[in-house]
Amino acid sequence: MKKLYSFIIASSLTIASLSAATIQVGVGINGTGTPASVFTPSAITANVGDVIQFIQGSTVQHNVTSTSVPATAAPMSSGTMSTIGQMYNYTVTVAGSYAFRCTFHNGMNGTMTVAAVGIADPAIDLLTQVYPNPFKDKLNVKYNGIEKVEFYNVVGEKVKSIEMDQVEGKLEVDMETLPSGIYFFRSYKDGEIVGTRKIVKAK
Ligand SMILES: [Cu+2]
Repeated sequence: MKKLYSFIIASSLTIASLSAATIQVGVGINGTGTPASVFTPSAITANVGDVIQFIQGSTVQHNVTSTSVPATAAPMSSGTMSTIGQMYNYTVTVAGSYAFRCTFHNGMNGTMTVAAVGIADPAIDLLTQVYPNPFKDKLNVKYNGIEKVEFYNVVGEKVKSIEMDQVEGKLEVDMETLPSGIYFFRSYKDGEIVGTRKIVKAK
């Protein structure tokens, strides 16, 4: 697992655009890094414009094959994945509900829910500033009109959620207890995601 994570981090740092999120999904590996016939996470939530990066986590053959997608969306079809670190990228262009599976393993299923609203409008994303990036133990979030911010790790688990008690201000978020690596930041207004960013906790 250590090997897979260092690979994930190294490859993610080369992604230039931070406007859309890259959502990483482990294939054939569970949340504790053990090979298993699962997708981690198995229930993905995303926005139009995000890239779903499926990353093979074991040497057992798996694939990503959609069983249902919204009418105008492209099917998911990764082909066989069997090398640790092998990737299949799926760019989300249509909102709605998706279902996918690995055709090698009965019960190795996943779903994806894609919101139409999102991160595409750069003016809306100006509602927050997140700095420094990379950060060490503390992260500053300057916000205006945001009601909640959330932080997710690379396997899509929420690691922190903060509700704002005023309309505009600045938070100092304590990230000291989290392991170094890639995180995703999301900001909410009127219950909808209005900003997402990839942030990096330095060693
Ligand atoms: Cu499989």
